[in-house]
Amino acid sequence: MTDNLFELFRSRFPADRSRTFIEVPGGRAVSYGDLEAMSARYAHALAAAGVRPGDRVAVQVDKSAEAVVLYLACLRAGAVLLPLNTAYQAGELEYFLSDASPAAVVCQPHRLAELEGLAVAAGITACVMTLGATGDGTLPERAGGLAETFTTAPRGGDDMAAILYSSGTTGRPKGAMMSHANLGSNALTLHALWGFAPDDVLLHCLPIFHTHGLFVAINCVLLNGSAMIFCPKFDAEQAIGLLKRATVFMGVPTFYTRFLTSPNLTPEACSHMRLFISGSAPLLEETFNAFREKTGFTILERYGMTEGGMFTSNPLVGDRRAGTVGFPLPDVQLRITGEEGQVLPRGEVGIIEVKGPNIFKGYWNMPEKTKAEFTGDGFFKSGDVGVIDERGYVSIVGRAKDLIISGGYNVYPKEVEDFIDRLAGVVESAVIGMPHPDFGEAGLAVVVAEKGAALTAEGVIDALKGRLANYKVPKQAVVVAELPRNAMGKVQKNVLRDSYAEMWKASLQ
Ligand code: MCA
Ligand code: AMP
Repeated sequence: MTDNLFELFRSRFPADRSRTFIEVPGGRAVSYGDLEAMSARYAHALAAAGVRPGDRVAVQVDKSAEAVVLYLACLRAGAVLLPLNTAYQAGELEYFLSDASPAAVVCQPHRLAELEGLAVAAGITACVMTLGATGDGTLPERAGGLAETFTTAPRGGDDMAAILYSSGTTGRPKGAMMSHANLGSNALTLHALWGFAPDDVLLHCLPIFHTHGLFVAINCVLLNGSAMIFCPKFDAEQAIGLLKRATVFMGVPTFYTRFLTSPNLTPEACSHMRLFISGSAPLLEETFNAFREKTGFTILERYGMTEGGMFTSNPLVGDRRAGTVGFPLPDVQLRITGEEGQVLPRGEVGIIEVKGPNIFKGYWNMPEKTKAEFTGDGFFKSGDVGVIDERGYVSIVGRAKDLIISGGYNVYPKEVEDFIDRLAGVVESAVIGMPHPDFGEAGLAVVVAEKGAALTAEGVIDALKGRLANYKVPKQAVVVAELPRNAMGKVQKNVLRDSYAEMWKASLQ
């Protein structure tokens, strides 16, 4: 008996293995039989490359069916998947490689030499290979002639299945360790709660290096043994066209605001659908209402975090309330606490804390940080500020952490400020999140220049491009004489947000 997540999925695969798992529009289809065979071959290839159970496999690749196969191959080999955003630049990658010291790195063909160099710079001896179809040493080529069966590595429920990094509000990025049981329990809960049925077809347009697209979406499909239409990226018009063949859609709020700008979003376009789900960032009430008016569908909003997958969901059957993220999942305990850590009654605003089988095992190599993020009785402190109403619905009303969520991606101002502060001619900077019509929120950099420095706002932005992942680059910068501070000397970001609210609005119109 093993708790390897792959075996849980396999137990739910359709008896008829010729049924489709992945359909790439205009491309190939992968059946469940193909998935079993290909993941076995990839698992053999990983093992031949020196990957042993417990070893990390860093993966920075474009979205493809092969990338999903690689995820399952890692599970089968007992390896720990370390998915990386394709937007990450050299400086960001080097840290992840040196911290996680993976035994293998799988990357995009055009970045092979760069990743090989970064592995050397990080002091690790990983096997670096690509997922491209041709060229010596690609993973598919290595896997080509290998056996189509593989004995899945036995894993306990607490063994790690994945590490996902987030930058955090201070210090070094933290790698959240997700176990096989963490991922399996959350997937089982969501699959049941959202009423997946054998003929469901998921339209998948999310990136697959974060929890939403990778675990929430794909794991539900795998447990369902059904098909997903797998788009390389989100394109509103393409997605609207494909809704006619799908039943379930998962997106970040930006997907929905982009849908709403299209004249093709009509009730007929959605007539085959049964469920639209939103998460990763706050869904504005106006988006929720406009979508209902235009399509007749009420978006189901849910809430979660990398450190545990999903925590709450609006109901499948019953009242889905705008501005709320619904109820705690059946196996998740959620409470609101005050400044002294005391549990607050319903209606009072405080920090959201959660506990359940889905909550992560801690931060990789950071026992002190891990300890600080949990309470004495085992609740994880989310850093989100919320309230529970009299009917039990949870709402998120703010964040205790200095974090911007832009188009569903997290941007930690501290990380961007550190980059800006190192630029020649900069004294200091503050990066603030401002409302943005497309991304929900986006960064504005307020920069103090040294006297006489030839620093321009455009120069600051240009200097960040190519050094930081593109979504972290502020959409605009302003150069100022000084930053507003309170009596304690702390930069008053709320004052900055008020100061620039009008300018930002005007510049976006
Ligand atoms: C792209 N850009 C962005 C973003 N995406 N800037 C800020 N925020 C972003 N999210 C930059 C591009 O680099 C480009 O810059 C410019 O904005 C316009 O790019 P565009 O072509 O419009 O972007 P896109 O390729 O269409 O991407 C937008 C997107 C994408 C489709 C909304 O960001 C996306 O797929 N977001 C989903 C993120 C997600 O999956 N989050 C889940 C995290 P330039 O012109 O300068 O090059 S998991 C999570 O949060 C928890 C667990 C949860 O609850 O789910
Ligand atoms: P990540 O660290 O990328 O997993 O992002 C998790 C964060 O996204 C949470 O801590 C929340 O701040 C935010 N988040 C996720 N879902 C929602 C939602 N439905 N509404 C508001 N914020 C959300």
